[in-house]
Amino acid sequence: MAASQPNILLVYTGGTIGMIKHPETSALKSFDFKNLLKNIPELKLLDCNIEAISFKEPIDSSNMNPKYWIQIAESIEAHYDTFDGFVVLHGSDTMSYSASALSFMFENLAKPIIFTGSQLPIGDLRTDAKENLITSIQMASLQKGGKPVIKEVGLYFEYKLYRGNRTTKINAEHFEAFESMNYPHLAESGVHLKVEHDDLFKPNLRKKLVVHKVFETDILLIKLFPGISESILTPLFELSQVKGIVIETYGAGNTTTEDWFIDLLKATIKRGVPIINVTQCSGGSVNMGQYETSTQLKSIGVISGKDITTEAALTKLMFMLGEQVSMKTFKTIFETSLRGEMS
Ligand code: ASN
Repeated sequence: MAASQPNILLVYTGGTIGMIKHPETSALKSFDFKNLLKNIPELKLLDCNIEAISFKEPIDSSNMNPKYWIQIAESIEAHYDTFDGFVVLHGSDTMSYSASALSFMFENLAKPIIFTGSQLPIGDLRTDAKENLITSIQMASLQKGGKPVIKEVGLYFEYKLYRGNRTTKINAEHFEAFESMNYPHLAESGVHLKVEHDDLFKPNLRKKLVVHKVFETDILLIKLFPGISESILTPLFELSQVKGIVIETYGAGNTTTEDWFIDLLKATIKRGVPIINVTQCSGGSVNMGQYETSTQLKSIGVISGKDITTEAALTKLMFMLGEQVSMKTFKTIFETSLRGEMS
């Protein structure tokens, strides 16, 4: 490796970026990593040293799960001291979940971990993969005074770098597949790479990196809708193995005020199961108490997800339950921004 250039590690997990079409069915299927690199000779022209590791069997990110998150995290942890930045090639379908999960796993992260992927395979003539990959590597290589500029988990797609745990996949077709509704983008790629330095996460650099690797997956996500049924919801909330619940509510965190619903939430919280309130709206924040339809939620101890995304709320819940945070402090810690995931 040339000493003066940043060292970047690519971690290839799969996704459309490295897929090829099945000759008979035309369905897209994961392909091996060497094929991917062969298609981007431009990588050799970048001012950095690139090394790559790959999942043994690359996956479509719809098959992503916490075991793979740990695998990605361990690959990065094992090379943390010898590389200056990390680029994770990942399918777009669940990229926001993985970027959120990794942000919670890496406490006191002082280097960039940039997630990227594409909507079209790298071998496709009109592919978006090349720009996404090349610029992600450049973002991960940005340095000032010999230190990385970006010290957080980012997601780069279609000319914009976002904070990973603020993103949501919003489009299955457009190259502009991601959005960060409640937080500005961190950098933009035009003629120059324009970094919004004031918006970058500023970790405490005196503290050592800690990598957390336990996730509790016995949780529920319930999206409310008018007419949601008591007889369906009650047994779900009463399941003894459920350790935490995220409810996607209306607007600024509002729900039906029917007695059965409020009593169900109350009894669940009493049992020691935290309930997180996030909004179904793509932008804006939960503000319990703003409307009469959320005042009771506040008084029974429902946790406010504020302006967190559902992806970040779910992974934060899995992470905090995995860390066995006590029920006494759970609400306070959940309502605190740990990695810039909420305002
Ligand atoms: N199904 C693919 C995946 O998430 C979608 C993509 O990468 N664009 O792996």
